[in-house]
Amino acid sequence: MRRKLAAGNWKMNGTTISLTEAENLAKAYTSPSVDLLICPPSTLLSRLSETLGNSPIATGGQDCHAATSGAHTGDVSAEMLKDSGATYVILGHSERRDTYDEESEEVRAKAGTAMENGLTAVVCLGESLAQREANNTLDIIGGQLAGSVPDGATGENLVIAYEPVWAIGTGLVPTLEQIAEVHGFIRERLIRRFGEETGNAIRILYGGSVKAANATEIFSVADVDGALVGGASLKASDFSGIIDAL
Ligand code: G2H
Repeated sequence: MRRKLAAGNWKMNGTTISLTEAENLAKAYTSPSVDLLICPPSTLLSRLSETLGNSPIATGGQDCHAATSGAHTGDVSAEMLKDSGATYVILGHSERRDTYDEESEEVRAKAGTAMENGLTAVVCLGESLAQREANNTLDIIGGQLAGSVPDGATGENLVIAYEPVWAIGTGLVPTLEQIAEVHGFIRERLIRRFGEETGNAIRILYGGSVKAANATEIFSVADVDGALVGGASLKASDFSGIIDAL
């Protein structure tokens, strides 16, 4: 039985004031059957981890380097995230694949390093609107999945997030049939590669314009094990509404 996971991706939003929102979320959190994760900008990670230290809410990074250390100005290593209290890291988000030309091979290397450092990698996959309209969605997702996920993945060290690029921050959401098709496809590929037990243990989140108003129907879809939430994770009251739907 997979535990549900609600993950907040603050992206490049959040300053000290946001710690209050996280505290409010911790106070409002009354759903021990749902795992909760907040991934703030790296400047806040240590303080957020301390703020949430007595709550069951986990913290995570939004990226890490594939190398363990070295001359990589501006980058953050998996070990540094761990040292800042993180237990998860988002990798291969479409905003990074797009802005920094991150290919699946690089995402796979980062995920491998994250796992070696004891972090759970939240590996993001998603097709563009042009790819969907050209009927290439499953090919793209299958290629990203095979390319981005390292060997040795388990239900503990890997979470997949399906985020159609055209649904991110746009208010557009795929139909429930479209979500079901892709999540079912990812599940089938995970089982084929890692076997029945591990393939069924890995959680698959949906991400892209999730909010309290659409969360219940999205979470009703088979193989949707939770959500990766951007905009609606910035305010405790909005995020709580999504968690309550799980
Ligand atoms: C998708 C999501 C969080 P939003 O990127 O990863 O953002 O919920 O704002 O669409």
